[in-house]
Amino acid sequence: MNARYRRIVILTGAGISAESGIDTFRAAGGLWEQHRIEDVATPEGFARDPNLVLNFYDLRRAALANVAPNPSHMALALLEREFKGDLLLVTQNVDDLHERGGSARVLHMHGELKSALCTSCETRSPWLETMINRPPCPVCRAPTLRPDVVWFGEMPYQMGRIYQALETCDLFVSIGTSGAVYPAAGFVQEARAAGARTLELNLEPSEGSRLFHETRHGPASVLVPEWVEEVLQTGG
Ligand code: BV8
Repeated sequence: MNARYRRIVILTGAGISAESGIDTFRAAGGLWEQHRIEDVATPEGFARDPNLVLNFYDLRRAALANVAPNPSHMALALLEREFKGDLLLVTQNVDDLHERGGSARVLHMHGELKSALCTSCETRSPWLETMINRPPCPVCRAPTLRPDVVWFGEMPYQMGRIYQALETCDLFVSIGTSGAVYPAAGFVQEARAAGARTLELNLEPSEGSRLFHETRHGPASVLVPEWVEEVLQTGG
């Protein structure tokens, strides 16, 4: 069977983890409602009050134990196993639900809760504990670990690899993101410029909905398994 798509890039945001019980950023009562972005997700906020920031991320890291992947995470893992073409899964999320849902190759462009970045030796280490008591860096032993998370004003990870994939993909799918934060919110335009088809799967229209060839609205746990089934049955 001649598959319709050969190179798919998927971008996920907080909406794919919402049904697993992780707050999104902008929904009422979401993460940012309890904190100002400037205070907990910028280098300046970290410099101003490191304990507030370390505690904010310690709580989110610990909360991972109380959530589980949902059918949308499992569906993307099935796609990774069964799709015969190239697939790049880019997530803005810092949780580990894609991995726990079975995805083996996940590009965390905004870093991960379960990783620590040492501001002395700049190495990144797997990290499951808290940081509030300034534990020693596993590599250089200095007490200078910070969350390995990309804050506002910082360069996201692996942008070269992402843009290279967007320039050559024939399908770009955005799942569960508001399209409020750049550079991720601009990926749909990069994909369109490369001639790719673009699809948005989201609970409601995002800020960038009009930029997509097709948008489907509803919960990710319904839309994503349906879409994966479609791609695997008809090649897209
Ligand atoms: C950058 C990690 C280049 C932290 C995050 C000044 C200097 C530098 C840059 C800027 C600047 N001023 C502005 C910028 C650009 C800035 C930006 O975009 N600001 C915005 C506010 C305008 N971007 C940056 O700074 C980025 N870096 O530009 O680097 C550079 C570098 C230096 C100098 C110059 C340029 C870095 C941005 C990364 C910030 N870190 N996360 C942490 O997690 O704590 S951002 C954070 O919010 C998330 O990671 C995510 O990326 C982002 C958006 O959140 P979403 O995932 O979309 O979640 P949201 O709640 O918004 O939406 C959820 C969606 O799901 C909704 O649409 C909802 O309808 C839907 N949904 C809900 N339930 C469901 C559902 N869908 C389906 N099913 C459901 N059940």
